Amino acid sequence: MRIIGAPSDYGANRRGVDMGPSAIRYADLAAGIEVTGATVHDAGDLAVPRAEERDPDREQPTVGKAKFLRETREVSRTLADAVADSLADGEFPLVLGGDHSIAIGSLAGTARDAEVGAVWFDAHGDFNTPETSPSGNVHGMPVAAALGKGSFADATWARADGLREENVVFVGLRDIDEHEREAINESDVTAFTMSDIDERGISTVVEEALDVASAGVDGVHVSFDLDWLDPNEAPGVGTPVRGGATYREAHWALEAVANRDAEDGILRSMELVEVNPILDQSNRTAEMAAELAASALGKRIL
Ligand code: 6HN
Ligand code: MN
Ligand code: MN
Ligand code: MN
Repeated sequence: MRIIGAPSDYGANRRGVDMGPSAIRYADLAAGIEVTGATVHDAGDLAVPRAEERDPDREQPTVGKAKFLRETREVSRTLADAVADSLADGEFPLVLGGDHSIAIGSLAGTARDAEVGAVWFDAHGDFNTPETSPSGNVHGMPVAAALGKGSFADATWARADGLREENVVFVGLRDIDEHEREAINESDVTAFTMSDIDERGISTVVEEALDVASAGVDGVHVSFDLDWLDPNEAPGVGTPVRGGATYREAHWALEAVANRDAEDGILRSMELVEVNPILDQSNRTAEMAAELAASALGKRIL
């Protein structure tokens, strides 16, 4: 498998999330994954332009009011190529963010020559468009971008045409904007909220999510936003929301991903996003990210 760092913070409103890849590596990511017998190849970080080096007056591609779209487009193209190259070389791509806008690149890369589904572990729907976004932050838009919603329809760099809308599944939503909710309801994606997990249990919800995401596709991308977890477990995120998944629920979920992959080889690519070391306590959110990646790739606690 191949680790690809994408230290971009252009999609979020605050600095710090660009240090995510270093923090997750420091939390023994590679050693944790090697326990599964996998060979880990760390490809380092992609070159991401620093905000301070950029001329803010330079022309931005105009897609509604999305911020830093020129930089996001550049990072997305670079990351899409890196993910596609990794797959072409036969190495599973594990992408480390960065804020969740990097998923635009991950999805474009993994869906370049394949039909794919996605399981989206997140407090948020990430389904805003430049037209509906209350913040203009692109990390609230990657699913809509990949599916070509709103003005992303014309953004060929953002659209992942191999991503099948009916195979996109959200798990654990608990903070959705008004217009985002309408758009999710009108779309063909499947959305499980935290209330669904309360009512039906993590095991039923995750198994159903994997069924939906993997039906009739070549593979599944797992996008893991650390703010899916409760902020008591993972405080180092930019947009924490109370009432998230517990440590045990998260482990169960990602072990279920590994078990399913062992059965039918569905897992195609994965990313860990939104770790912000500046807001963290003693790197525990990055440690959680590293542990959960190892679980998804087959490490068992017992
Ligand atoms: N994330 N829905 C809010 C917005 O600004 O669009 C928050 C998005 C958070 C995105 O955590 O990846
Ligand atoms: Mn997200
Ligand atoms: Mn989120
Ligand atoms: Mn596999």
